[in-house]
Formats: sequence, structure tokens, C-alpha cells
Amino acid sequence: MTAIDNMHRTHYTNQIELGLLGQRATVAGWIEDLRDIGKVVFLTVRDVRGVAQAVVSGQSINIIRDKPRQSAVIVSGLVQSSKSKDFSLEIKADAVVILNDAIHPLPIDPTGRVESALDKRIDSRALDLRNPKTASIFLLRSVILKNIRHTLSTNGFVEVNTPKIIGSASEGGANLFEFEYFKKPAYLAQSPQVYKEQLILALDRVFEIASYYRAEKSHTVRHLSEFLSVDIEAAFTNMNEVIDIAELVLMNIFSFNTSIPESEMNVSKPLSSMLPKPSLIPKPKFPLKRLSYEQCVEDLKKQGENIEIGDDLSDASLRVLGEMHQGFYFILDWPTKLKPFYIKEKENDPRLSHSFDLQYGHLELISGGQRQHDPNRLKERLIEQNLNPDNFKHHLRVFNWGMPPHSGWGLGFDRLIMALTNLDNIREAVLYPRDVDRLTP
Ligand code: AMO
Repeated sequence: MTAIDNMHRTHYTNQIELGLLGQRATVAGWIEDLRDIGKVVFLTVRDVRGVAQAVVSGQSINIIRDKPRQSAVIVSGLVQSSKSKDFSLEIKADAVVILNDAIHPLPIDPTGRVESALDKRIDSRALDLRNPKTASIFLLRSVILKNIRHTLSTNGFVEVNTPKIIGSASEGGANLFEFEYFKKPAYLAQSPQVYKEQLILALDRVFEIASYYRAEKSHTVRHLSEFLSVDIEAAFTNMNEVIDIAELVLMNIFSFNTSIPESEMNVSKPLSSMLPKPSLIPKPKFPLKRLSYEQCVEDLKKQGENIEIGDDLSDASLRVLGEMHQGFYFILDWPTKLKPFYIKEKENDPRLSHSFDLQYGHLELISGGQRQHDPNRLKERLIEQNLNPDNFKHHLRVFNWGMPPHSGWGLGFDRLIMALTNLDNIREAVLYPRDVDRLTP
């Protein structure tokens, strides 16, 4: 029998509330602080939801007196009022068990009192997460993911899972990770694009939340080699209809405190109400601005940018636009030549396409549009973009089975978390980021 078989956690630290006065409670966590004043030791225990104080006296003092901070501990006793300035209640411990020691020196200080550089924190991520500021980013990620799933599921979208090991490029040729697959070349999926389009043929509306892979050589604060994407695709829809869905997803995120009852881990307080910092940025005004690409280029020219219709919006241009339009806004109707083969040209002006991006200032969060559903034109577009239609034959044949008009988008989820919580670096929003220089931990 180990200690944890005899002592069971009855409460999280944030549940040590007035109603428990005089009752027994057992909390489990890590030693944050020990204040030894001789006959008693004040022990601060941190768990995922907060901190609680325990007062230890008698024999138990010897168990904890010299224990290193951050060791795992379980404490049991009656809840009493406290005279401490930080706690109104405390546990008068009659049982304390150290479950495992933390070996010092620790690589970083998880209390956040001593700050460490991001790279050092990621090297020791599991410990970094004990810092409530770091943990709150990932608790928020979890709540927002659940919220997005809820929005899409209640709007007729079926959650699907498509392969990540693929035989040909889904986004064109660039930035592909290639590897050997039983003596044949294979690639890591850059997106679920071809599969999500195929699936609407029968399932009508699909979404997928999964990691994708891009061999990004750039060292930026917004690109990773592996990123989480929320992808949707919807049959019988045009671009504006899927833009409306993107807006709905965002709107629901900003009302997440009330939209989903949180029942996980059987705690009395909802997880979302436990989130300290970072809190969400203020709710934007809906509907969001919808600017045309051409309007953006005209505005940039007026600001003295060296840009012509047809040019891509460089990082510098996007920064100028981001200054002009702070917060979320859409850029619609991009030049066809700047968009992938699957995006549909405009009927009245094929130089432009039924495509859009959702921006947060200068940061691109979503890209999407209406798709080319005519198989002959799709094949021509592949050739125009120097892609070999033979590599897409399994995809192209599906378009001969009654492929309806359809539209969709892909949302960079890590970037969304960056935007929503005002982070400067995408690596802050990803547990174990992967980039040119990082393959561990
Ligand atoms: P796109 O290539 O623009 O479109 O990707 C969609 C969104 O994914 C995010 N993103 C990234 N995030 C972090 N690191 C990266 N290296 C990275 N690359 C992309 C961005 C981007 O807006 N199939 C289309 C979507 C569609 O049309 O449905 C696609 O993949 O936030």
C-alpha cells in the first residue's frame, strides 16, 4: 500500500471555502512555501487550481521541515479559520505525506518569482506549467477548443479525422516534410484540404482539429513547423456563408463563460472562472470589418507603401494595415494567382478569387474561400501552378461524382490563442513547440 491508497484528495485548494469550516479536507499538490516558526510549520500547497495553507505541528513537522520546495505532498486535517494575511482558512494538518521529492537545484523557478527566458522555460515545460501564469494559457486553450467544437457541432458540422501521412502535397509543393514510407516517398500533411473537400460529398459539413506540418525555415514569432489547425468545409455554401461561421466561432469564444457548462473534474467552480491571467482581450464589435484586397492596396499606397494590385501583402504592408485596422478584420477577394489551386476565381473577373483571410492586426489567423468544384478547371489550375495532376488523380476523380459548390477555411489555433491573450510569441501558446531549432523536449 502506498500513501495515495490510504489518503485520497477530497478537495482542490480553491474549494477550501467557508462551508468547509470544521470539516475534514485532504488536498494534494506541491510545496510552494514552508514557514518554520518552531512549534508549527506553515505549509503552502499549490495545485492546478490555486494554493491552500496547512498548519503542521507535532511529529509531522519532522516529515516536512527540510523538504525541498516543489516536492509532491498530500495533507489532511480539519478546516479552521486562519490569522494569516493571505488566507482566511487553513487546514490544521493531522496527516502529511511527502509523495516524492523535488531535487534541487531545479532548472527554473516555477513560482515565477525568478523569471526565466522562454527557451529555458520550454526546455523544462512540465515544471514551467506549475507557474499559474503559464498554466492559465493552456487551461484557456482547452476551454476555447471545447467551445469551438461545441459551436461547430451544434451547427451541423461532423468531426472527422484525416490522414497525416500522405502521398502528395495538399497545399502545393512548398515547405513539405518528406520521408521514406516503406521505400516510397511520403509527406507529412500540410493541411486536410483535399480530404475535407472530398468528405463534404456525403457528410455535407465537416470539421477537423489536428496538427499539421510545414517545413518553415523562417525564424518568426508566428511560424512553427507543427501547428494546430481548426478546419471546416461546407457543401452548398459560398464564401460569405463560411465567413459568417468564422464570426460565429469568434463570437461564442467571447461569451464562453456562459455558453458551456463546465463539469470536468467534478469541481464546484467552473474551470473558466478559475482562469487568472491572461484573460481574454476585450470583446470586439460584431460584425467584423470586411475589407476588399483592392481597398487595402489603395489604402497602403496612400500610406506611402510601394505596392501594386496583384502583389502579395508583405509583412511590412500587413503591419501598416494592422496599425490602420486594429483587432479582427477580414480581407476579401484576393488575386487568384496568390491563392492555392483549389480556390475559385470570380466569374466576372477571374484575376480575383472568392478567397478571404481573417486578420488580427498584422497577424493572419484564418485563410479560406469558395473552392473550384469543376474538375476540368481544377485540373487546369493544378497545371497553372506547376503541380502534376497525376499526383492528384485520387482527388480529381471525386469531383466527377457530383461535387457540389463548397467553401471552407483553416484557422491557425495557436495564433488565435496568441491574439486572444496578447502573447508576442506563438511558442508561448504551444506546449512543446517545433521549429527549425527545436525538436525537444
Ligand atoms: P493556410 O496555409 O493559410 O491555409 O493555413 C491556415 C492558417 O494556419 C495558420 N498557419 C500557421 N500557424 C503556425 N505556423 C505555421 N507555419 C502556419 N502556417 C499556417 C495560419 C493560417 O491562416 N487549406 C488552407 C485553409 C483553407 O482554405 O481551408 C490552408 O492551409 O493562421
